[in-house]
Amino acid sequence: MKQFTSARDVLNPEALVKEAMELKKRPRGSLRHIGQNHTIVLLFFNPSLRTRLSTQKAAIELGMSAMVFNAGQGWQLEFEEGAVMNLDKAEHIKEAAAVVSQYADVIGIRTFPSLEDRERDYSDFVLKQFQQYACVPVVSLESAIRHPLQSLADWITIEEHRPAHRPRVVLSWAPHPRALPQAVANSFLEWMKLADVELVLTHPEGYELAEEFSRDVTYIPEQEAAFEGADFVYAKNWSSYRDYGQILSQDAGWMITPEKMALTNNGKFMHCLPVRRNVVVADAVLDGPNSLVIEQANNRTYAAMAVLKRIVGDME
Ligand code: AN0
Ligand code: CP
Repeated sequence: MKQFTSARDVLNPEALVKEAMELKKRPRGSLRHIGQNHTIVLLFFNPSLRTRLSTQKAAIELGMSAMVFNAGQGWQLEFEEGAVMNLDKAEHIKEAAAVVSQYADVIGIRTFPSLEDRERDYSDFVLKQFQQYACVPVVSLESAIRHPLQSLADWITIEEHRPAHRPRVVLSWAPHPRALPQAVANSFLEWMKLADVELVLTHPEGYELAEEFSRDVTYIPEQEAAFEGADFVYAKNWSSYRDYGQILSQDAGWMITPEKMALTNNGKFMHCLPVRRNVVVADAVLDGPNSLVIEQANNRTYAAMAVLKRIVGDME
């Protein structure tokens, strides 16, 4: 694997899921030879708990060194070609990506969308610019429009709880007080379309996802109808793609409650975290026996291990 930024970078996604599940069974410390003498730099332009720690943990388990750089607001990068850099941007992406490549065998990048300029966000500008100017493989730690490591971990979690029948997997929009990216929802659809599941999408009007991701997915406008017979309910908030970056509704009626989960086929509850309790999902669901959220977070490590193992393996 030469890069990991979307499902398209993976030849056989199902095999990658299986490989991650195998890695999970291996005794601690038994894989440290794999990434020996390799270094990954994790660049965070936005905050992270799970992605930061699970990717670092994955690197440690593979014997790699991980260096974490919180780029945040302090490191103002210029991205425009031909820019006259006499304002606040101190460094151009051309040097920045090339310089980081001198210290890293792999670069991981987290970058959220602006939620203001749809065209620019959906060109995945920051990630693509890093790919263009870096000289080493790039791994997305959530970009403007995708979160592939999350989706891989979600798929692993679904496999671990797969019922005997073909499962019904429902992605449901849920309310949130802040405008959030569409990345987790986009990626979840992108990856689940490749899995052997019945995929259903439900959201209020105006929250349609980009056609590239929602194409061929069964859409049911009424949340309760969508939940009927669900084996997995994946909740996520996202801001509007149509009215780009806007919060059109904070309709508490879309919160995931025990009453709604009762409509499912003893369905498991999933969320990528962080989650707002009693806004996105009621305590009783999150604290209940069918909640998989901590298992999902745990599987982030094995998802990252499977990806880094392939990338390092393909360097030899
Ligand atoms: C982010 C998002 O929705 O993309 C990160 C999720 C992994 N969510 C929040 O910041 C709450
Ligand atoms: N789920 C997830 O990616 O969480 P973080 O934003 O904490 O990394």
